[in-house]
Amino acid sequence: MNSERLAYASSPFSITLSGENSTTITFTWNTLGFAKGNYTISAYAAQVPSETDTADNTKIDGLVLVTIAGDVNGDRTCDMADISMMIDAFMTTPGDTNWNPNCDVNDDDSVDMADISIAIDHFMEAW
Ligand SMILES: [Ca+2]
Ligand SMILES: [Ca+2]
Repeated sequence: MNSERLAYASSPFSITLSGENSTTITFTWNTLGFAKGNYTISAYAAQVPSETDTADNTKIDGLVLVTIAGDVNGDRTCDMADISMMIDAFMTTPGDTNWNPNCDVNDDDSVDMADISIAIDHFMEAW
């Protein structure tokens, strides 16, 4: 199995695999400009020549909540509960035991004061 990390682009992207192969795709989705709410991530594999079983060509997995920057627990409010979670993950990077990607608000692979500062900027905002 291959593993690829992609930056999300607003247009679809393609991956080519050889037969009987699979891959894991990790990507970052910049939600700037998207309305707050729930989004479902899905992938579709186009039918290849001679393929008869297309029942497994669509994968729907992963619910994403677009919310206030700093609302790391997804309860639609930025408050001390979020900052507490960020403190629990403070000074971690991917692979660390306490790493929580939701707490990396600015997506720089580190939970630090820059992330907490963003939460403070949106403190007590709710929707
Ligand atoms: Ca919250
Ligand atoms: Ca960060």
